[in-house]
Amino acid sequence: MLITTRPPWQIPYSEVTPEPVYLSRRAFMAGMAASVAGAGLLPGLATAAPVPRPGQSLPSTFVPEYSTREEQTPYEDATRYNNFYEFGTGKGDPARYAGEMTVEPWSVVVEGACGKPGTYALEDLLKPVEYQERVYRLRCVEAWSMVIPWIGVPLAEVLRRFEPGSNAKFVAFETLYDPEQMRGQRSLFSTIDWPYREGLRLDEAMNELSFLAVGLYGKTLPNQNGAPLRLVVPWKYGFKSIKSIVKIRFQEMRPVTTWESIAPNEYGFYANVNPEVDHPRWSQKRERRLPSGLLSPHWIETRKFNGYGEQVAHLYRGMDLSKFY
Ligand SMILES: Nc1nc2c(c(=O)[nH]1)N[C@H]1C(S)=C(S)[C@@H](COP(=O)(O)O)O[C@H]1N2
Ligand SMILES: [Mo]
Repeated sequence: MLITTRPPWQIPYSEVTPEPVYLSRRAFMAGMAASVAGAGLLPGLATAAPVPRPGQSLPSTFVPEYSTREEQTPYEDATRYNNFYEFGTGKGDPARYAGEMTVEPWSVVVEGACGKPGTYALEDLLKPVEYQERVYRLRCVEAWSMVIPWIGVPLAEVLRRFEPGSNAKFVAFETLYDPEQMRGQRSLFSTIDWPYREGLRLDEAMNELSFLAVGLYGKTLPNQNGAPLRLVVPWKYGFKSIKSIVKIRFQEMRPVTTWESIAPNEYGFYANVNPEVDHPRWSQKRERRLPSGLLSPHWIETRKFNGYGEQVAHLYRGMDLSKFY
């Protein structure tokens, strides 16, 4: 066996978990090996992944092929510097107020052009899958970025089980709408037509990188990061990675999405990270990698497709990427 000494930031989060968690992870893996492989979305079959409960450690398998070795953003920064306008527009508002949202029980409505529409309890939606850990870059359109170890499942695995129809060209997603729990939705100053909406072309959604996260840093998602279920699309600006999903819809027409409908000349539907196309109000050539002090900002070059071109560039062949679509 080859033993290498890696700096701490090169070790996946799942490998630095404390002993009790590690032991339960081993027990989990043993159970996995014994369970039925390839179970479909049918009631009564073996549960591979535990239902994510708030504050719980989640067993997962680290996927090195899809993980960056860059230094991970500290947990404190990733969970206290957030965009989640349902709880306010300040970066600290989500951490302060997202606790007012109840994430259990949770269900997701699946509708539109697919063979298995319905209302799925979160545990049924996740039932036949094993959690993976992937360390992705997250690049916000506001020109800051983080490196986050997510836990979740490939979006394609979940979508496939709903049997998308031949006229399903796009997938639309919606966040919870509940002004009683989400104070930003009660705000008179909000310009957003709630609920928050996002969408992908079906082939983008089925791409190997598209991920449905239920956790980060070895644990369930804190509410401010989009509990209990959020999208992670690492080659696109962060606003595409919609949080706290309650609806998935397969459709023929391109969905109307929140930021595109507010400012189509600033936030396009595709929103692929692209240093060659500036935002009308600022440059996209560089990004502030968090943590990054105001006095000594840590600027790095932004990469096309956020560095994921090898996996996704083929999706956009023939498209003029200098345009906001
Ligand atoms: N429902 C919802 N999802 C959302 C947002 C939001 O305001 N509401 N903000 C987006 C933006 S702009 C970014 S950069 C990421 C931030 O994710 P994080 O707070 O987990 O880092 O969430 C995205 N998902
Ligand atoms: Mo963002």
